[in-house]
Amino acid sequence: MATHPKGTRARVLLTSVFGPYAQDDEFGSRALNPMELYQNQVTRAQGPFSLRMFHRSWGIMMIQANISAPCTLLDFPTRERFARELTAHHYDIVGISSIIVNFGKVKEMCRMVRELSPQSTIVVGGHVAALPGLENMIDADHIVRGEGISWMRCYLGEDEGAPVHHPAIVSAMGTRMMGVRLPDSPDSTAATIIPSVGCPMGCNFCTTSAFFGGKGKFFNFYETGDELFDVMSGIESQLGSTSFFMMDENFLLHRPRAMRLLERMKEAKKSWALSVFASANAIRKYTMQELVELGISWLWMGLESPRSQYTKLQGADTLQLTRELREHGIRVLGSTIVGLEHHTPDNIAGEIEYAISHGTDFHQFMLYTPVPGTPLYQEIKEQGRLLENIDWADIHGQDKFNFRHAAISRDDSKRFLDWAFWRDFERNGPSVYRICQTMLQGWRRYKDYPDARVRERFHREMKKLGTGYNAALWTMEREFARINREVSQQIRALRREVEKEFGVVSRLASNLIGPVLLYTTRREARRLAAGKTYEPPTIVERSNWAEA
Ligand code: B12
Ligand code: SF4
Repeated sequence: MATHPKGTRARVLLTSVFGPYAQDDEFGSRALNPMELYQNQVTRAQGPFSLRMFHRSWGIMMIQANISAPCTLLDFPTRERFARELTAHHYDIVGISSIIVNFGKVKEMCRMVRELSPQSTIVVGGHVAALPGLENMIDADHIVRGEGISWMRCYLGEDEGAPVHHPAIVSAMGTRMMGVRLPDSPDSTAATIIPSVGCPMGCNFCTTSAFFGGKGKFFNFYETGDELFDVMSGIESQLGSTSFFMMDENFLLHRPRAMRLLERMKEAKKSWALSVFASANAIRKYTMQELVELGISWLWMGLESPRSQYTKLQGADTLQLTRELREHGIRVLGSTIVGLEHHTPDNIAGEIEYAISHGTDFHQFMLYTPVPGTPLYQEIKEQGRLLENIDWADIHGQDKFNFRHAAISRDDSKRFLDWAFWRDFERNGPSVYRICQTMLQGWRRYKDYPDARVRERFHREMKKLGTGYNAALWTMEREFARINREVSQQIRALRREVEKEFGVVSRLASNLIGPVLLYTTRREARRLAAGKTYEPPTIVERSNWAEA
């Protein structure tokens, strides 16, 4: 590839696509598809109990931290703010990061760059690049498929193989629950660590795996547990975080790396908490003790379907595994696919009930969706089953099928999906209640554990359970009685257990803070019913910067 003529003197703008996001518009924003993880695809039926938060655009943050050219990062701009940035400064390169649903915005942003900053070279990266024929659909100079740090370094004439510097990233911002805005401080929010991109398991529907090479392939930024430990220690001293969100598609799959990390954590007496994504077959490579000592406190696991043939599930009894993980204080987010090939109107409710019977702390449901770049997309396309004329903005697994299913119609796909979310909420209660259950189980099992690092972690969590969370239980018990009386009684029983464990402090918390939370929860429910939505703030960060 030819490098940019100015090399590292080129002025670079890296940007995410423009908002507002939680509304229907001609550029592909959708009210159904806000810039939020839990509200979007996990707790969306839980009303004011839904966990609401925003995550920064980590891909471009990683690129910015690894180039020495003067660079501006614009996260969540409005269209007007993007235009202003293009005209207020001279940019040689404008890099736009996007996923497929936001194709319409990328197209518009390329048009705006040509009009407002005609000297700029336009580079488009991220998952949108998996769209077949994108070159002919937008006016860009480079479309980058796969890993972007090495591409950008190469384009600027830098050493593409140099070690990857990890920026200090606070994993979430604007967190909100039960109508209360929680602080963004790093000591209460995890730091994001990105050890790798891609996943070698190569499940046929998986876009992240496909985008970084598919089956057997992935891209490690940090190969060893030692490297990872150093990165995490550095970020701990920068941000003060003791909790880390490991943004790696299958963190536990790389056992030697994880076990070396554990050794280093033990040597340095680190009482860290780790939130990870992992497949059932990878989790099974560890004993519960190893997971707990490694600090695994939150785990995102694909359950998909009891009849699916995915390698990652082979031989795993996911019901038992989930129960066991929760008994050891590990919160589980289960993920289930709705509308697999074998689903029919007759068996789908049973499969959803089965998924829900796992009683995970959180449950994500997604429609089976062929997305460009994946083996599944190719297969469905060759079978002539892809539906034509569906806007890219609506192909994301939270609306309706984008293909002809043998037994389920498009409209029914949405009905089953919505029902799955609702049924999980109705049968298992709010996720906040479920995490309190898991925390208490973990505390009881590990409060006297010989390893002080582990005890310290559970003690940290317990401070929250004995106070704020207990007040939340008090509120949920009252609010949930209208939805499911039996679950409301279970919430009450849990609150009593917490109060037995933590005594007067927790009783005071529920009596004093509980009524306040009841008020904020009801107020939030009214706001949501009136159409209230949330948008992330625009963030501008400049590096190696001097005004031109
Ligand atoms: C965090 C995240 C989010 C955040 C978004 C935060 C944000 N600021 O955009 C939230 C939770 C809001 C979110 C929402 C959604 N997401 Co999302 N999300 C992710 C997740 C988990 C991590 C992304 C990440 O940071 N990865 C780590 C970084 C380092 O990797 P990366 O972003 O791919 O970047 C690398 C390259 O792609 C490239 N690159 C990226 N940008 C650029 C730009 C340039 C110029 C260049 C050269 C290179 C480049 O370089 C980077 C380093 O190698 C991914 C899954 C995953 N593991 O990646 C899904 C993922 C990106 N999301 C996805 C989807 C479908 C969605 C939703 C539509 C889900 C839904 N239906 O509810 C919504 C859309 C919301 C919206 N309105 O836009 C899909 C995208 C599929 C596709 N093919 O487009 C993914 C891949 C998940 C999946 N496997 O299906 N998401
Ligand atoms: S295990 Fe998960 S991340 Fe890996 S390919 Fe399968 S679905 Fe994708």
